[in-house]
Amino acid sequence: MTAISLTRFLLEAQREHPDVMTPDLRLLVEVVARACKTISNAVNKGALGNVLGNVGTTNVQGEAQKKLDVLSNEILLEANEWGGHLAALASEEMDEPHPIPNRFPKGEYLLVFDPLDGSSNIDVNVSIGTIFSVLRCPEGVREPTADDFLQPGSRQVVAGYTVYGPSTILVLTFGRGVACFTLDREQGSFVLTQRDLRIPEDTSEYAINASNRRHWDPPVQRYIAELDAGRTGPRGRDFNMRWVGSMVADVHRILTRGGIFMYPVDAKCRDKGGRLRLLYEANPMGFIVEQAGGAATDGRQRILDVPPQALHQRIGVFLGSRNEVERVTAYHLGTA
Ligand code: P6P
Repeated sequence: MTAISLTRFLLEAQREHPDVMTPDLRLLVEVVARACKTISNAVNKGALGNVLGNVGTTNVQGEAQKKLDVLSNEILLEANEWGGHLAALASEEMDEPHPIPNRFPKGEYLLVFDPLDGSSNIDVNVSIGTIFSVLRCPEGVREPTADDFLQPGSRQVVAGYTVYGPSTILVLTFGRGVACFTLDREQGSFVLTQRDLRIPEDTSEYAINASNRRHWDPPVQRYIAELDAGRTGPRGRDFNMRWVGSMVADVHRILTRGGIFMYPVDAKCRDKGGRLRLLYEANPMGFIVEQAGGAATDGRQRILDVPPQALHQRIGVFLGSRNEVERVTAYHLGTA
């Protein structure tokens, strides 16, 4: 079978869906993918590349910045500044949006990303990844501010992630299903390895940080207790649990074989609004999961419908196999 490169996939998408996949959007995705290849190379060097450990600074989240966090952010900024496809960029690692320098042309899109998600896993060689989301810049806005990024996830035109694991995999949606590409290191290009990923509607595998059990609200306590009761309880079957501590790795497993991923707002993180960020974690992953036939809620409402109030806003996340997400959401709404 002829290998289909990312470039060919995007050109074909532009021909078939010109209303969505414009030439500038195609260029944007190619540039982000190329930047992710550079990040992958840096990640894969590990200790040999002098990229492990902390920088000694903290980001807007108050989290210690790893050298690779800062490097990944710089790689994405430098790759996307000159192409003329973006009006501005925003990142987990930067308090405010990064404007396109005046020496470069501006485009119609906004890019928001988590340059290296799961970075607490870097130093222990566990899979990490890059998450990105593309929005349209509001009509007539030449100098976007943070407010211009505050669009519900349903307005995303592209969402994707790259997982730096045993292989480097890029997963992408532009609203016409989900495609998966594997980095061919010999060719130096992403090759299409799966079209139209589908998440099974049912699952027997769940992902949650169980050390937070005592902090969970009653609906989550009930839902997890039923899973843990297995065949002896109301679910009548045993469940398995996985928790990588890297959202990209957990979500990729769920896209591949089903499951439900949960990071609820609980007594421990309620003061911050949750653990995970809406614009560059929950929204892109929610778009991808829905496009693969799954569901994504904050426990009560569809994540993609939530109107953002702040660039680094946090939110509760329940996403994956549709029937399980709907069940735990119904527990929160008191309808089951
Ligand atoms: P905890 C990584 O820092 C992250 O943002 C997600 O990738 C991951 O799912 C979560 O936090 C892990 O959180 O509390 O288990 O360390």
